[in-house]
Parts: sequence; structure tokens; C-alpha cells
Amino acid sequence: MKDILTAPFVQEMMKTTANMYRLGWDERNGGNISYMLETEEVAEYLDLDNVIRTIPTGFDATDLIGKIFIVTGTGKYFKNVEFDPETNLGIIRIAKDGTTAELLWGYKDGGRFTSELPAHLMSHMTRLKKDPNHRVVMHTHPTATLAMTHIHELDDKKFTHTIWEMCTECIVVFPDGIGVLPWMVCGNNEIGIATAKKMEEYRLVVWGLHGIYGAGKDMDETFGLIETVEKAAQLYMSIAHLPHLNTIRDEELKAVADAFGLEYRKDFLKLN
Ligand code: 2HA
Ligand code: ZN
Repeated sequence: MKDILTAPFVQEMMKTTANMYRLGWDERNGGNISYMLETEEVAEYLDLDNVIRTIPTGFDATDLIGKIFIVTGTGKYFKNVEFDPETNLGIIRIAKDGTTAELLWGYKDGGRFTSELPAHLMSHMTRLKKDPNHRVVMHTHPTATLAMTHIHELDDKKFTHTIWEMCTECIVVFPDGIGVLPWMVCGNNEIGIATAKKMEEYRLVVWGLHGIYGAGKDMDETFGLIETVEKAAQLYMSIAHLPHLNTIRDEELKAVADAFGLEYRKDFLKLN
């Protein structure tokens, strides 16, 4: 059996959480990541018959029975993951009943997965139906994106349009746009259901006055989606109060999307 700490998926979780912490997005225990793994890949590092303990999830994830995830722990700090992955991360498998997680590794201090597991697993279920290559759900509190939710209307179309207008690459990176939820209580099934519903249309979901969710086929793609929104939000926050002499017009957004041959949310542009 190989050393789990050398596994690429553990290393990726360590590097990504450290990176996000240093960007200032994940203060204290803010943020959480879940990453669906291949069973054969995990079997190189862990005895899959050895369940350390079982933890109820509090909701039904029948579609994910038998699937294995590496997930950040509840109450754990991103800044600490790289120094003690076995306490701050866990590897869980969704048990045959669909409502229990079998712990295969981690949460060494008796801990458990993030309180946002409902939003994560429900989003995984939704995105897997859209894209069989989907693997990662990431939640974080990027500063400018959050700031923008204080001063901008929380509407999918309006929010996406403003972000798209900030820099040329945005419509290329997320032609499917951004879903936006109003402020809601976090950590429960209700926000999980609302997030997963938005994930039917979008790989990015902003939680008003809280943060953002991203979904993608690997860590880089998912991080890159969020990073690009955050960059645009930084631009918005630096110019929103200034006179605007130039902007990317809707015909120009269309021209970029067409040049890259992208399916984009045409209804999010004001073209007639
Ligand atoms: O895990 O970010 O939304 C802490 C959070 C909750
Ligand atoms: Zn959060």
C-alpha cells in the first residue's frame, strides 16, 4: 500500500487550500472543498474494506452510493491543511443506504466533514448529470466577489453581465454565466437544494453576502472559474464609483464568444 500523504489528490487538496488561504479568501474555518475520486486510485493507498467509522449525512445521496470523496473537515482552517492533512481532511464513501458516510481516512481528531456537505453532494449529483467528467465542488469567500454582493443586484443575468463586462476573458471562461442566490442561512439542506438547482444551469453560484461555489472537472478548472470571477469583481470594486468612459459592449461580448465558438447565455446580452 502506498503512503496516502503522497497521493496526488491529497497533495492537491493541501496545495489548493494553502493557496486559497494566502489569497485571503478563507479566513478562519471559511471555505470547503469536496473532490470525487476514482475507486481504483484510492485503492492504491487505502484498504477500502476498512471503515474507521460511519457518519450520518442527514440527507439522501442515492445517486452517489459507493462514490468516494476527499472533503475538508468542519470547523477546520484552510491554513492548517498543509501541515496536518489527516486531521483537517477526510476520505468518505457514500454507504449503501445513501444517507451515511463511511470514513476511510482522516478526521483524525474525531471530526467530520464540512457543514456544507449537503450543498456539495447535491451539487455533485446535479453536475454529474450534466457532465460525466465533473469531479470538484469548491466553496470559498473571495473578498471582492463578496464585496460586490453588497452593492450589486443579486440577479443571475445582471450579475453575470456586469462580471462579463469587466474583462474580455470572462465570457470565454464561463459562457454559461453565474447563478446568484440571495442571503440564506448556510449549512443546511435548504441552501444545498437551492445551490444544486442553480447548478443545473451554472458551474458558478454566488451566495449573496457569503461567498461562491464553483464546480468543475478538476481542481485547476474549478479554482480557475472562481479566480476569474474574483478578478472581475476586483475590477468592478475598483471602478464602480468612477465615471466609465469605456466598456465591452454586448456586440463585442458576442464577437468574443463567437470567435471562440462558445455556447453562451445569449439571453444575458441585451442584443435585440
Ligand atoms: O465551512 O464556509 O459556509 C465554513 C463555511 C460555511
Ligand atoms: Zn462559507
